Amino acid sequence: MSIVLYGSSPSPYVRRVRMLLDRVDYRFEAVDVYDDDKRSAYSAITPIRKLPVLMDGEKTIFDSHVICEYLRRELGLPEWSFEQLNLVSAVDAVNDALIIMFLATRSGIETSDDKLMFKLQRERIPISLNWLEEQAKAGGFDEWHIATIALISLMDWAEFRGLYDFSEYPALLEARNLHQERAIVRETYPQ
Ligand SMILES: N[C@@H](CCC(=O)N[C@@H](CS)C(=O)NCC(=O)O)C(=O)O
Repeated sequence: MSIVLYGSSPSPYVRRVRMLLDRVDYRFEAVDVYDDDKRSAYSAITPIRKLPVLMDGEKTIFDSHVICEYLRRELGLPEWSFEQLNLVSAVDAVNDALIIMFLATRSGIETSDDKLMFKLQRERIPISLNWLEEQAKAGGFDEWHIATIALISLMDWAEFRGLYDFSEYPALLEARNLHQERAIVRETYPQ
């Protein structure tokens, strides 16, 4: 494989891919999608202009889920179960809700307003986290798999950006702690 990964260091979606690429030789290309000129140039690579994108030789693959599935097959990793993929969907729900709030704040929009768009996110986050907390108590993140990778990426990113405090979710904190000594977790911490 001759791989180039386009991304940014803090992005939780990019970090999933970086953690899956543990011990794989690849080149990382940093892209700032919030800079007008850089985003415009990035359109030559992906029409959706989102991070991450992975290039492997002639193949261009976008969306972290598709990239992770591509790498899973290429690296000969076991299939992920539907239970694990459900966990990923719940992590995504929190991730996307926080990104919407983050982008609104960055755009100068008041997110505490009683606007439907923000109400939906504010409701979704604790409900999804409560469900994830129960899954963590049941051991859902004890092993190293795609949902564990997604959870760690979410929690570290949200804290790094000062977007969320997970202290009300001790089982999620414990689940993250279980894996914090892995070299790939430390090497890819947002900066
Ligand atoms: N579903 C996409 C989400 C990716 C995503 O939202 N990436 C953010 C960075 S964390 C992004 O590129 N945002 C720029 C934008 O929305 O224009 C995936 O899994 O790759």
